[in-house]
Parts: sequence; C-alpha cells; structure tokens
Amino acid sequence: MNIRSIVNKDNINLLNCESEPIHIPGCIQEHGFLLGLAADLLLIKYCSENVHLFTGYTHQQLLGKPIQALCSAEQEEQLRQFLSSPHFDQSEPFAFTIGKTQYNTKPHISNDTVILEFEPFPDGSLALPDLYRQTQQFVSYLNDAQNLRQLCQSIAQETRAITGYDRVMIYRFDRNYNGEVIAEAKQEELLPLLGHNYPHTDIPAQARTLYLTNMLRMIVDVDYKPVPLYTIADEKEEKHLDLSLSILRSVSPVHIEYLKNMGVKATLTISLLQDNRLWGLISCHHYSPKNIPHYTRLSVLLQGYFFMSQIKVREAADEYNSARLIEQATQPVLELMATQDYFIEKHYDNPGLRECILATGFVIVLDKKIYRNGAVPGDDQLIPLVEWLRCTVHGGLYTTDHLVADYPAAENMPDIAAGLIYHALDGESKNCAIWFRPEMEKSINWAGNPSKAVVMDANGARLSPRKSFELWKEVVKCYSEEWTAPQLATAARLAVNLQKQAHLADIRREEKRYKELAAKLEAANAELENFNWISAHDLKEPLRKIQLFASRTFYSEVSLDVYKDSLAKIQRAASKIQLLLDSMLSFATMSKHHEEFEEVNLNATLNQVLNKYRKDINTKDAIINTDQLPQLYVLPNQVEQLFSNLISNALKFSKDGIPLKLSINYDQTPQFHLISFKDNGIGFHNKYAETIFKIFQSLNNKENQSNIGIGLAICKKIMDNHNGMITAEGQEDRGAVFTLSFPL
Ligand code: BLA
Repeated sequence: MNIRSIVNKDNINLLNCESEPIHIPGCIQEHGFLLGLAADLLLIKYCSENVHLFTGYTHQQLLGKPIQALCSAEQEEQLRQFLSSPHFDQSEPFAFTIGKTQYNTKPHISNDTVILEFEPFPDGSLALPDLYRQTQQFVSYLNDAQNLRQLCQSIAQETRAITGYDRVMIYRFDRNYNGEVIAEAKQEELLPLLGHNYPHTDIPAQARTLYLTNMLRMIVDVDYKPVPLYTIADEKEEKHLDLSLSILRSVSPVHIEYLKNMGVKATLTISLLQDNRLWGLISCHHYSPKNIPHYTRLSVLLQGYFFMSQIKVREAADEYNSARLIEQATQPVLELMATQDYFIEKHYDNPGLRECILATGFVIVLDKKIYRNGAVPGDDQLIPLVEWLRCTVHGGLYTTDHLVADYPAAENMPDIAAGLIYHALDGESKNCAIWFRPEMEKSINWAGNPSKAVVMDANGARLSPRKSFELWKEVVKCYSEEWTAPQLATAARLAVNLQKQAHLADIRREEKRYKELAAKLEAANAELENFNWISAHDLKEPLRKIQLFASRTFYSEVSLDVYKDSLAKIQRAASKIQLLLDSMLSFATMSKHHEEFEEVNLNATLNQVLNKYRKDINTKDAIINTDQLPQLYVLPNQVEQLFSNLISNALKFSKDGIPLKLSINYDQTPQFHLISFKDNGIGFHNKYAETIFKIFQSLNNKENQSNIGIGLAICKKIMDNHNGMITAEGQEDRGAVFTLSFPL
C-alpha cells in the first residue's frame, strides 16, 4: 500500500499567483481533522496527518479502512442515513462522537468523496443562539435604515455583537472588483479602515469564483501550521481533493502573509452576492486566534442572506430617490419643449437642459449649426470631437466618464469634457446632442500603494503582499463623475424629444420653402396674366387704329390734309405701342436675379437721381428737402430706378402755377427703414391707393397716356425684390405721399 501526501507543491509566485489552485491545497488548518470517504462504502480514502492528535490512530492506520475503524456501527448507520436524506440539513451539524469527544462535522460531497471535517465544539456546546432576537433586531434595522449605507452600518454592528470579532467591515466591490470599506464596527482603540480602498489584485479572480459557492470562510489562527492530507495511490497517479466547500481548507500562503502584514490573527468572511456576482463581503478581523461555534456561524450567514435580500430593494430605493429628483428637475424643460415652437432655436441655452442631469455643458448640433449651453469646448475642439463621434459611434449612443481613454485629444479639455453623453439625433448622425462633465479630481484612499503589491527582492520577482497599509492617495486624472442610470435615462428621454423638435424644424423649413415658392408662382402668374391682357387688349387697340388709318389713307382720294391727319394718328398709335412695349420690357427686366445686393449709401443714389432731373427741377422752381438717408443692403440699379420713378412722377404731376414742394423723409420702426416722398402735386383719390400699383390698371387708364402707372408697378416690383413694401396715400388736388419700407 502506497500512502502519499497530496499537498500542492507548486511554488506560488508572482507569475502564477492569479492561477494558484486554492481549492486543492492538499492541506487543512490545524484546529480540526479531515477524512475523505468513498461515497458508497464509507472506506477512508483521504486522511489528514493530525488525526492521531485527536483520535490516537495514525493516518497510516486508518487509510483504506472502513469508517467503523473510528466509530460505532450505530454511528456509521446514522451517518449513512444522514447522507441518504434528500438534502442534508445545513443548519444541523452532524454530531460525531469519537471516544468521549463530540465533534461538529458538516459532511458534504466533493466529486465522489464524502468529506467529514471534525471540529471539537469550541465552547463545548451546540446551543442554539437566540435567533428570534437576532431576526427581530434585523427587522428593526430594516425599518430604521434610511439608505443602503446605514443598513450596512447596522449589519456591521450586529455581526460584531453576535460574533465578538474585534473588527467587522462591509467591503463593497466596484465593477472592476476594487473594493472599499463602506461600513465598519470595531473595538474603539483600533485605527479605522472605513473609506479605505483596496485594489482588485488583493482578492484574485479564482478566489472570487470560489466565494460564489462557499459563502463562509474562517481562518482560526493565521499562525497555524498547514496539516497535509494523505491518500493511497502510487506516485504516478494524480490525486486531488477538491476542498472548495471545506471549512478547514488551508488558505493561500499569500493571503496568510497579507493578514500577518496587517497584524490580523483570525478572520471570518461571508460572501455577499447579487445576481450571481460578488457584490461585497462581510469581513471580520480578530487580533488574536478566534473560532466561533457552528450556530454562530449560521447566524452570521443568515445575517448575510437577510442583507442580500435587501441590497436590490435598497439600491432601487436609492436610485428611485435620485430618479425622482432628476424627474422633478426635468419636467419643466420637457413641458417647455412640448409647448414651444422652435424650441431648439429659442431655448437651446435653457440651463435646465443640462442641470437636470448634473452636466455642466450641453450642445446641440443641428443642420451644421452649433447651439451651446454652459461650458462646451470651442469650435476648434468641438468640431473634431463631433466628427469623431459621428464616425466611431454605432447605434447613436455613447457615454463615458473617461473620454480620454477612447479619444486622446480629450486630454486637452479635462475642465470641460472629461466625461460625456452623446446621442445622435438622426440616422446619419449629422445632428446630435452632447452633455459634458468636467474632470473631478477624484482621489482614492488606497490602503498602501496598489501598484507596489508585488515587490522584487534579492531572489528576483517574488510574490510578497505589500508591507504597508498606510494611506496612499491616488489622484485620478481626466475622470468625470460617473453618469448614473437615471441620468442616462433622462438624457435619452431629452434626446428623443430633441429629435422630435429637429424633425419638426425640418418640416417647418420645408413648409416655408413651399409657401415662398407658391407665393412666387402666384406673383409670376399674375404678371403673366397682366401681360396677356396687355398683349390682347392694349396692343390690339392702337394696331387696329394703324390698320384703319393706313387703309383709309391708301384708298382715299381726298386732300393731303386728310392724309396728314391720318398719318399723325398712325404715328401716335405706333408710339403708344412703342411705349407699351418699352414699359413691359422694363417691368420684365426688374428681376432680383439680374443684379447682386450691395451695401449702398442711399444719399449718393438720391443725389445722382436729383442731378439727372436738375433741369426739370429748376424749370419748375421745385423745392426739395431731404433727410439724411441710411446705408442699406440693396440692389443698387433698381433702387436708383425706384427713386427716379418717384421723383419724375412728382415733377410730372405737380400743379400748374404752384412751385413743387417735395420732402424726402427718413424714419425707423422696429422692423423697417421708412423713406417717404411727399409732394404737393395734383394727388389722386385715395380709393386708388392700392390699384395705382397694378400694371394692368395703369396701362388701361385711358385718360393718362404716360407711363406713370407702369412706373409705380415697377416701384412695387422693386420693393418686392427687397422683401419690402411701397404704399401710397393721396388727396385730390392736394398731393401724394409714397412710402418705401425696407426691412431692417
Ligand atoms: C483572499 N484577500 C483575500 C480575501 C480578502 C482579501 C478579504 C478573502 C478571504 C476570504 O474571503 O476568505 C483581502 N482582506 C482583504 C482586504 C481587506 C481584508 C482587501 O481584510 C481589507 C480590509 N492577495 C494580495 C495579492 C495576492 C493575493 C497581491 O494582496 C496575489 C497576487 C492573493 N488573496 C489572495 C488569495 C486569496 C486572497 C490567493 C485567497 C485566499 C484563500 O481563500 O485561499
């Protein structure tokens, strides 16, 4: 028979620490002994070396023997029954009596082996703790705690009260498994560890995985000498005993060294899980060796389960509270969005748009325009950032509290954009909304320098937990405050509403474009109608006259005087056709597209026109008063034509025998520059105040053969081209006022 130790002889070092197989150390802590039995026959397959200290039998004597070698047939039968019950009751230990000593064993199965761990009752009793009082106490904590942190504090205190450990901590992991002590109950004279952070390397991944199934671990005395396990096997055979669920499992030497560095002698640790993930630990330290009885262990475990049942509820409640506050802050902005047209254009700088999610800057990019609100990067930084987001972000959403990790140029704007939320507002990501947060100079209180967890010594790279647990502050650069779930949800909600606004703006723009187009078409149509009318009627009449008088002249045999008369009539009719054609041509050429808008000093234009008419002005003894006119953005030739038409009209329609008085005045309203031409001429009846500008009306005016009418029609067209207006006011025999309104 070949008896062999199964102690794991791997040299645990810096390079393999993360993969140390802590579940198969092949040895146990020394405060109890272990037997591994073949599940069916209850033959002893594994035995710890210290068995003789407790029973007087050596492992050599026991290996390969039935369990009856140690106990009575009756005890063996009880064990068989215990093991064959559908699921053995965890809460009740299997009390095993060997000789006169009672042992607490918590039998469990590991692969095909029944593991029995024999611990002498530390206090000599198996008395039940006062679970009623403990449960009642827990319920009162539940009622009293305002939030998760307070509840953690109560749990730490109660765990300490139940167990008597010197220090009890609630240790919480972040998403990378770095941990923070978030609650602590301790003996007064101990230095606090509350608020200390520990890097994820302190509890490696394989340990965290193990702690998902093994909810409670104990180290009774860190100075224990690991006790090897033995089995019967020849040298070539690979033998392991999986101790994952074992309470006596010998702990990783690295962790033992760690605890020694901390001055800790005994520990008890309970896993706190959430959604099959290690959320945190209840971690108990004692500064001298310490063991606790079975039921006390269960009490603490129960406490852990109670607490786990609360984590989600409490986190949800904490989140709900913060969501409620955010909701309150968001509501006014959403209402404004729902009720205001052109929200983006008019209200983009409403502080509520960013304050509701505690962002310090907010920007909307819409149709290549940038709408800024609060602290936002300048164009030189913002435009490349938006372009980067447009090209890199898939699915229209990107959030970060550490932009520089993905976008190195963010290094230059930590005070504005250390973190951001980006939402595309359309499928092609041309439009978007971005919320910004600045860097917070977050400092983490590491317990010791985390990057020095591993030290080099004379033997090279050796695993050696850091010796110092002094506070080591790390200032984390270029991180913003993390965005919480309700803040992200609110940003999404605002983005959806902004998206609607952007679509609405699109529709409005299209609508405006169509309306303008329709108005233009209508005007062009009216013009065409006029032209048709003119061609059809006004041109026909003089042409008919020409035909009539020409034929009369041709066939007549009367005197030369009659010829002369007819020829004169023909000449007049031809001139009228000429005049009509000229007028129509000049009207048709008065288009916006024939020249460019320019900044023009209207005083100069007016003087030019007055000079053109200087001779007439002098002949008529006209007195012309002019205000100082403004400098405007106009079509220069058309405005000259405009002034020309108005002044020539005033000269033409002045009253005989009375000198013409013409005042050209300038005024301004909130919307328009007003230039008026007021004369004391023959005026007109005010009922013509509107029709006077119509091309057809004027041309059809039989009494007036001049081109006054088409002149005013041209004036109107010119003002239309300037998006302005011309109005007229007249009094027969008293004079007229023509007012030009140029938009500001
Ligand atoms: C295990 N390290 C642990 C455990 C804790 C810590 C709580 C789990 C013990 C258990 O649940 O049973 C760390 N203990 C702490 C911390 C505090 C504390 C942070 O009290 C704070 C107050 N440890 C290291 C390094 C390595 C390492 C550098 O510091 C390896 C590179 C390894 N830690 C390590 C291993 C275990 C461990 C292997 C598993 C121990 C075991 O269960 O066998």
